[in-house]
Amino acid sequence: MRYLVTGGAGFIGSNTVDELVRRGHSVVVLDDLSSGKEDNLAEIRNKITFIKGSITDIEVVRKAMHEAEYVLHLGARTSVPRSVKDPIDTNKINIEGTLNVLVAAKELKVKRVVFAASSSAYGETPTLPKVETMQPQPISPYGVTKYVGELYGQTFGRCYGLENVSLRYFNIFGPRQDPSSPYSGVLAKFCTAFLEDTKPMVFGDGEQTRDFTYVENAVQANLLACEAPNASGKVFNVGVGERISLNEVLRELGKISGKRIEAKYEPPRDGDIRDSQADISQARECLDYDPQVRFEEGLARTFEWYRATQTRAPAKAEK
Ligand code: UD2
Repeated sequence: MRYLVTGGAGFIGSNTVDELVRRGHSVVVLDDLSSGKEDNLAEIRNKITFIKGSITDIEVVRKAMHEAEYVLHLGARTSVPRSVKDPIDTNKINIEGTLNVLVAAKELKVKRVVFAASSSAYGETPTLPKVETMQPQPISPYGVTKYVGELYGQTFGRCYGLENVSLRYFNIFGPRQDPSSPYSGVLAKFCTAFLEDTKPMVFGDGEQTRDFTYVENAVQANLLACEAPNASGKVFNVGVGERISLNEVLRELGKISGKRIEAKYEPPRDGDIRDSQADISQARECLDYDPQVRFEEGLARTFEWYRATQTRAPAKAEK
């Protein structure tokens, strides 16, 4: 089978590409390297086709999608705070970019597009865990763009018969998550802080919770979503089904690293959701999704990966 993975040089993308290659598929990666890195593909570089380009350029998207049967659309501008700071940029990449991917997929008659959606679409739901039947009420521009991506996919299903599945990722973490940007995911930041003996920065009181999900689970969901029958047009939560507070994460890292490191508490971030936890029964039932790696094990593996690679680039200011 031939797959196009947009954002395939990024964190979740490159982990997905590794698995596709391991299973003997033919893979094209489209990535503009704005946050992804060619290094993430180093081990399989000669087994894939890599195209450097942006999903905002439909000609490039068409070229990359040539003869693809499945499209895993993971290319995006991530980060809630970045979207609060620059909603136009996030909109351009996440909404216009997704529209380009869908238009090209319709023209080229791909079998299915799997879209990397986000738990941020839910906003502050009054009850937990979050179920797909709840009305999304995003509270950040990022959440809006991810929700619109789902709606566009479903609409292309209705208007043009394009098969589509949206996976609402719940705070994915693991090897290759870049810790060096001010907008990096919290676990990447915390792991490297513990390794470098610097104080991890906590926005708020640290009692906010997330359904932190090890990347291998997300990769499993991505692959299942391509071929699962009766999944097209649907949205699925991809999490573990648990919620862990940032303070618990810090205690766990203390145990894993054997270090006592005090965190620095800062005011909460705009656009932040307080609690997040997935109900994954729909994904279990319809996709056969069965997360194999629990939080503690995933965190231990991730910490070990950062320790072994010590890849941290100097923090750089991003727009
Ligand atoms: C959102 C989505 C997630 C994914 C991600 C992509 C939710 C619940 N989750 O993640 O599914 O789409 O966006 O970017 O909307 N924090 C600190 N210190 C730090 C960094 C973060 O305390 O150095 C806090 C932050 O304020 C937040 C929590 O940690 O309360 C998680 O932040 P994050 O940026 O890792 O992920 P989040 O939840 O915005």
